[in-house]
Amino acid sequence: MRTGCGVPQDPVTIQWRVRVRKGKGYVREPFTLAFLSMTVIASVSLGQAAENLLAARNPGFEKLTADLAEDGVRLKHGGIAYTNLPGWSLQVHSGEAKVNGDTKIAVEGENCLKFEILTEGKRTEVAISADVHNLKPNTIYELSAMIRPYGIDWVNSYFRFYEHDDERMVDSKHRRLINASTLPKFKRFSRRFVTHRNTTRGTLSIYWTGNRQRKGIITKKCMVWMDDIRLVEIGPALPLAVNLREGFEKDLSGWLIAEPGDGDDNNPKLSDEKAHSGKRSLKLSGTWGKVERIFSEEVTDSDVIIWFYDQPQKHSNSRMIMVEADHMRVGIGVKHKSQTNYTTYIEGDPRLIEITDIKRTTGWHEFRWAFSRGNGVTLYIDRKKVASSGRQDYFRSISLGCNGWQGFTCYLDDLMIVPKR
Ligand SMILES: [Ca+2]
Ligand SMILES: [Ca+2]
Repeated sequence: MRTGCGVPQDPVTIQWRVRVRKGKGYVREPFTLAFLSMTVIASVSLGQAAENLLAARNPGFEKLTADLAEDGVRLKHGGIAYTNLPGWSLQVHSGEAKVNGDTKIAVEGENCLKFEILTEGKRTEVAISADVHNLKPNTIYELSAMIRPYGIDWVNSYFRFYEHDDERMVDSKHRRLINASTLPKFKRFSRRFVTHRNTTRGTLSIYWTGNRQRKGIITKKCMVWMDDIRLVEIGPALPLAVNLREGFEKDLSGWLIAEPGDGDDNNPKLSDEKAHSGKRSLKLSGTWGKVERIFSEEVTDSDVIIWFYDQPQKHSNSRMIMVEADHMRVGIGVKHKSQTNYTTYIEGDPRLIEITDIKRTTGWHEFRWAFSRGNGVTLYIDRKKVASSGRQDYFRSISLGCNGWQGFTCYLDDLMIVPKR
């Protein structure tokens, strides 16, 4: 309880009708919330100017079915529990987990959800998902939640967008919410997503993995507490990318933090330690950290250019710059396979990862992707052709710093998208 003073107060009851998932459709059912303190209501309403698109489905988990509120429900591999938690689905892959309400550590209101892996000695994935209707195409949405992890690997988020004819699905990139195993208290984490050009609805997921282990009489538990999940509309996606020039001088507006760093000191940020032009550049450090820019249209007949400040080290590490379209991407950078030379990456079947004959050296290097409609893309490092592909002749997003958990400190500057003359 968060009422604080310990003086009993009269409960305040709020009732409204919510949309509840029944089979494939939704029905409206009365829904009651009892608060013990008006202070709690005030704290819930503050700072929520933008409409939470999940508001009708009990995103603060205040009112739970009796089984969830008490002992909790057990989920086995592939288990889905719509009826326990209307509007949400819960899933477990390769193991067993328990989900129940927890009123002892609630952060918003009185209740939250607690997920705990029960299987021992095996990595298990646990997910909470929701279908969202009435999404707008080419629009930025922000997903956020109060989360407290305990003994886990990480927490990710992800969207599957359905295009208007329902014949196609477009998966978003998986966006990491938390790189920490354990946090001492709840914290709000958020990531942004950009819908695709015909998106009308989608399924959002927050998922995490952990490996519960027993050593002698000690069990290392794997748990996540979650509360107050929000999805809000931010605004239209960025317009066509042609003639973009990003010197990383002012701020990271227009960029999505696709993955935080390992610890706040290593979050992707602007830095004045190195600059290719101006005074600053984008610094990526630690083993994680990735930023991304998504455009509202597909871009072709253009060159993408970026300057990469490298500091080669002997141990295995990775930092790739990927230029991406639906299910395709072409990258240049450093991959752990070779620490002495730069590597190119072309997605497809088969996926081509090739070590170039360009040696890594400390200092600035120019990476260039030349896209030509109908012909594909040619990759250059320091003006020397290193690879080409006929598979991908356009792009819609750019990812900086892809790392495979093996990132190292590098700087990026002067991203340019130059249309062909
Ligand atoms: Ca709550
Ligand atoms: Ca700069």
